[in-house]
Order: sequence, then C-alpha cells, then structure tokens
Amino acid sequence: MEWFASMPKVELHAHLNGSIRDSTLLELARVLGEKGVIVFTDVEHVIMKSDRSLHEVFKLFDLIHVLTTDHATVTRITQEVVEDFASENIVYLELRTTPKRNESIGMSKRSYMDAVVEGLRAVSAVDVDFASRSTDVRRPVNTKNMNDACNGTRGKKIYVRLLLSIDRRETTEAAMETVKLALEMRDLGVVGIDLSGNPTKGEWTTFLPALKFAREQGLQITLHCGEIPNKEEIQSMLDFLPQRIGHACCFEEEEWRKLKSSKIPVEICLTSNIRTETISSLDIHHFVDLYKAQHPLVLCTDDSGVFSTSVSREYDLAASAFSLGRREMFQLAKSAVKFIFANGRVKEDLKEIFDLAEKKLD
Ligand code: 6MZ
Repeated sequence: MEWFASMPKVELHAHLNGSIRDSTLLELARVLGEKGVIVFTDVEHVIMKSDRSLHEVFKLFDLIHVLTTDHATVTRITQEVVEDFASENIVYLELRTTPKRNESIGMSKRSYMDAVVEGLRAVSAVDVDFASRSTDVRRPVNTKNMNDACNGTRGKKIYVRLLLSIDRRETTEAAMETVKLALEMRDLGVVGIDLSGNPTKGEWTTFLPALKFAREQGLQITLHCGEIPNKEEIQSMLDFLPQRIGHACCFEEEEWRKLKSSKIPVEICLTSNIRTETISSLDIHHFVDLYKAQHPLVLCTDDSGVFSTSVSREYDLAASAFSLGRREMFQLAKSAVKFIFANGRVKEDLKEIFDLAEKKLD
C-alpha cells in the first residue's frame, strides 16, 4: 500500500459527491440533525454502512445531496477531495460532478460549478493547476515543486480538470444546458462531459442530442456503460465512439469484440464493482482479459468516500488479485496519461513526472 501511495498516479473516474470524507458527511449530518432537517441517528447508520447494493448506492447519493446542498459546502467538499487525492500522490485528477439547480437557495447549475471552482482555488496544501485553454503553453516542469514520487515525499502539485456529468434522470433540455455550461467554463478547466446516474433510469436516446453537440464543440466524452445488462444501449454507446467508457461490466461476446476493435479506453473501478455486486468476485473481473489483450485501461476509484477506497488501494488490490508486480503497476499508472482529456502541454508535463519517477524505481 505504502509503495502504491508514494507512486505518481492519475485518477480519471471520481465523482465529487461520492468522494467525500465520512467525517465531513457525519459533521454535515449532525448540523442538519440539530436544525431538525434530518434525524441524525438514522443518517449516521446509512453513512457508515459498508456494503451496499447498486440500488442502495443511489439512495445514498440522494441523501448525500441533501447534506451538500449549499454553495459553501460544495466549495468545502471540492477542496477536501482534491487535498485527499493529492495526499496519495495523484498528479492529475479528472473530477466529475453533476451541476445542480436548487432555486430555494438561489443555486443555478452555473453557481454550483462556480462553488466547485472556488473549492479548487481554496486548496492550499498543494499547488493546483486547474485552468485553462489560455495557458496552453508548455512550461518547464519544476522538479522541486513537483510530486517527488517513490521516496515518500507528499505531493506538491496536482493538475485538476473537470468533467460535467449528465444525470440519467435529466431531460434532453437539462442535458443540453449542462453541455452549454461546460463550453462556457472551458477556460476554468472543464474538459468534458460524463453520462452517469442510476443505470436503471433514463434512455440513452434522451442524451444523444446533447452528447452529439458536445462532441461537435470539441468536448471529450466518457460514458458509464454496461453497469447493468442492456445490450442495445451498450452497443449504441460503443457505436457512438466516446473517448472513454466507465465500468464495462455487463458485456457479452459481441460487445467485447466491438470494444476491443474500437480501442476505447476503459475506466476500471474494482472496489465499486465488487461492492455493488455488479461483478461477483475479482477473479472473474474483466480487468484480467482486457489487461492480457493490452486494451487501454485505467484504474479508478469511482466513489472513494462511498466505497471507502483510494487510488492506492485500487492499485494494491489489482496487484494482489491479478499477481502484478510493481513495475507492471507503475507502467499501468503511466499509461493512463495517454487517456487524459487535458491538452498536450499537460500530457508532456505528466510524462516528464512519470519518467523521473521511473528512473527512481528499484
Ligand atoms: C453511475 C454514479 C456512480 O455528480 O453529485 N454516480 N453513476 N454509477 C456509479 N457507480 C456506482 N457513482 C456515482 O456525484 C454523485 C453522482 O455521481 C453519479 C450519480 O449520478 C451520483 O448521484 P455528483 O458530484
């Protein structure tokens, strides 16, 4: 674990509201309990429960969203989530979140996102690079100011880019609004669009117009794909050729063939898949087959708070479950740089970070 924590890593599939510290959720619940908005003891039990079905996970998200409604809390959780990832040597983070409207407290999708950006600005434990297209100029990597990987020194700098999520409960219009917001916020580090939410809800065709528009405008796209069996949807998603997909659990032969020939990178979330019982055990996880086929893969947490995990834990888990050595795990982490949505300048910087760390491997 220690070793994986000290190695530089990239996180490409992390939902903001799924990555909140338990201690923060409990504190927020206590305050709302004192105000009489919720019954703290009921909520405490739900937050601390360790195994949840996929259905229960989405019920938990509805509760988390009650706890994190206001702008100040959104700012706070963003700051904490970035600090937590930086503390385990994540050198590049793509953080995704669903812009939310809540008229009763004057929150629009834009003001929600402004609160997220405020959270990035509030981080002081590390240097956060989160913008922008206008600074797309290659700068020399400052080795002193960079994560000194593999010697235990904690991170000093993290690149953060944002993905705006479309929730599967949303309408075509709401999805389009999210895409327009993403375009408006490109200079604030927004690089793409994610389609997520309860996979038993909504129809793929509802989101297609917004996703096509996003692509035409040059945004990158990642889709939650195959969290439940749905052959028709999985095939349509693969035919759309997104830049990445998340999960890819409930595929059949034909979909595996399509995926492999398309070479669409897959964001793999081991603990999430096991905890939600989407995959029954690690020894039959599709990681093995995709890894052997040299299909582009990246290990991610999904919801580090909800599933009590971290990127380092996911690497540790993969290494022991699939008998992979440190070098192989390092190469896996390094290869993720190819699949990030940020521009060439960031990719070059990250390559340099990984090359330097590689020289220090035993
Ligand atoms: C699908 C998921 C997810 O956007 O409020 N989300 N969607 N599958 C998953 N795997 C278990 N985990 C999280 O973060 C929480 C939201 O992310 C999506 C859900 O829409 C959830 O409400 P934000 O920051």
